[in-house]
Amino acid sequence: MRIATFWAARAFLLTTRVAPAYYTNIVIDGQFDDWVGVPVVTVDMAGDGGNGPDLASLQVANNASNLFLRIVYHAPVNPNESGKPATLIALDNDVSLGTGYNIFSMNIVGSEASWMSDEPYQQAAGVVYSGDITGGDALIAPYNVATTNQEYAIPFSAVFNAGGDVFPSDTFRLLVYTSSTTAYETMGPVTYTRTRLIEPAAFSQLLLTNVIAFRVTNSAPTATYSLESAAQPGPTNWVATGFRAQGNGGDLLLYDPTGVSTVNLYRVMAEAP
Ligand SMILES: [Ca+2]
Ligand SMILES: [Ca+2]
Ligand SMILES: [Ca+2]
Repeated sequence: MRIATFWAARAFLLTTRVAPAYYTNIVIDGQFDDWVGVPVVTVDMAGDGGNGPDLASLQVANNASNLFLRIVYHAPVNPNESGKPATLIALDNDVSLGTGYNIFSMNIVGSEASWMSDEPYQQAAGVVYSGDITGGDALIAPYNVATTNQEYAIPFSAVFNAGGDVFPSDTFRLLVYTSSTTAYETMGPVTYTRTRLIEPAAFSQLLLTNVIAFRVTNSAPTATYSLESAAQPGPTNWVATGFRAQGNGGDLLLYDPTGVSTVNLYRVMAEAP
């Protein structure tokens, strides 16, 4: 029994990629230069799209407010054309098969929400459509034209009309699939953890640190050099900075490892062996 459980778990892990988080600001304009450097998190073979879109690759990124997807197709297709097979995104928002809709009964995602083209809706166990979503429409470009590339922005602020956040946690699972009735075309799933920008550290003054070096030319290999510091003027209480180095016969650089002071005086001491 334990062995069977192990293999089942392993098979599942093999099909679920963990996508690296990537913070960037994507502009949904149908131009893809802003995707340079964003990791491709999953790929899918050519020729298995049936009568619908033939999925090729997926990139995922986010910023503070949106999840960004780039879906690439093997052949030009209009995935937004009314009455034709569409591209859908499934969101397993708790990374649990035990909740949500089991897409294609594949046992790879339990989807709490899907987007068909730009329209999101709620899903539940055994229920392909279980309610509407507010504020979750996807922005897609190019839209409703034949293309091999689409970029999506999906707002993290989306809420279920029945109550609750569509993205209740930073980690979720995505599956791209199509509504082709013949292909069961999928790409993924991938588990993605939303990354949050750490603001640049605030500073109130320019502090020079040990990037400043004191140079002794023609240092003696037989001497040990050290750096001392003291408050000016007329210092009588020189304090060792802690920096000591053997001479090298040429230029010797000395640093203040505590951070160079812009108001103190420094002196270099040379000790005989
Ligand atoms: Ca763009
Ligand atoms: Ca494919
Ligand atoms: Ca779920």
